[in-house]
Amino acid sequence: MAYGWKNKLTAADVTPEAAFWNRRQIMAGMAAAGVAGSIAGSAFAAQDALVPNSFEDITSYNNFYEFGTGKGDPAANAGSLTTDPWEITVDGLVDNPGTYSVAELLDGLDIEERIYRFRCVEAWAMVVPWNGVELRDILQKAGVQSDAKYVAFETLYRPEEMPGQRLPSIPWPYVEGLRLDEAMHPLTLMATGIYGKPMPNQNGAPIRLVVPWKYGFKSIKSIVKITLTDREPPTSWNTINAREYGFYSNVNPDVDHPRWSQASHRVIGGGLFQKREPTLMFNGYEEEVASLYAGMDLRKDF
Ligand SMILES: Nc1nc2c(c(=O)[nH]1)N[C@H]1C(S)=C(S)[C@@H](COP(=O)(O)O)O[C@H]1N2
Ligand SMILES: [Mo]
Repeated sequence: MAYGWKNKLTAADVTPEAAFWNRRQIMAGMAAAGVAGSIAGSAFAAQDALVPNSFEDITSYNNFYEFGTGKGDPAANAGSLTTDPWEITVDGLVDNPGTYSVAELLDGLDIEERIYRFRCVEAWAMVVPWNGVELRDILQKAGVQSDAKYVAFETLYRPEEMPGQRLPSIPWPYVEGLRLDEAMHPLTLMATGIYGKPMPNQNGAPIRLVVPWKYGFKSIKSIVKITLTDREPPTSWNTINAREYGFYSNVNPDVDHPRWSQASHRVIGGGLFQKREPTLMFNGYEEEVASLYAGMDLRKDF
């Protein structure tokens, strides 16, 4: 290839925080958490090679329009957000609808560590060591009814604490959605922390979605509502510009954004000389998720 591709991160990328996440500790953590099973096993095998970005990178370069559209705005403005108490309404096609505290929602579930690639549609990427639970465990507690086909998510609307919501930059509140099988996939996380610390406000405290094979905007932050439905729910960026942002928004190096290539991305971190990397199909999770889209035209259903 024409210019300095790096397929694997090397020791040069290791940060002090990353040293904490060396393979032995990850394996020890997996053993302690009793992680087993073929899908979880393969997901963890794939992330052995990943070296996370620094806590500083992950918490200072953000997209969270509720706090402003600049990459530094969330870190500067999100300190004002009250994240405790926090309630999440679970409704729609579930057996146990209701409004729950985060603690109630997580009760009985083990918080796991998951190191995932994170790829923004704007063609930059990081690697983030999330803590969280599988969304499917929360949905199973809610009791998904047989006619449910999609899951809709909504972010907090609180303009007193979210200065970006006083501006019409995008329609509020931020909403997102997944097909039910995507939501039930074991890679799909409800994240409650980063690097073993509670979720920083700028990253979507107290709880946010992480769908590592999709563009970052699908990973909706600071969730207050989860609705099971039989219809494809509206999603913020698709509503704003359906030609540029599809409902699926799976990471795909072969399907360009109308205004830029998605074949490669900028790697956040590493100082002045930012590297580029080739973007991987489904952001490197093809083995785990390609079967969800068997028979679909990924150019049409982008
Ligand atoms: N509520 C809400 N969720 C959001 C966004 C947002 O503006 N508001 N931005 C999205 C986009 S475009 C990206 S790339 C990721 C960024 O997550 P990070 O700041 O933790 O890296 O959050 C996504 N979730
Ligand atoms: Mo993004």
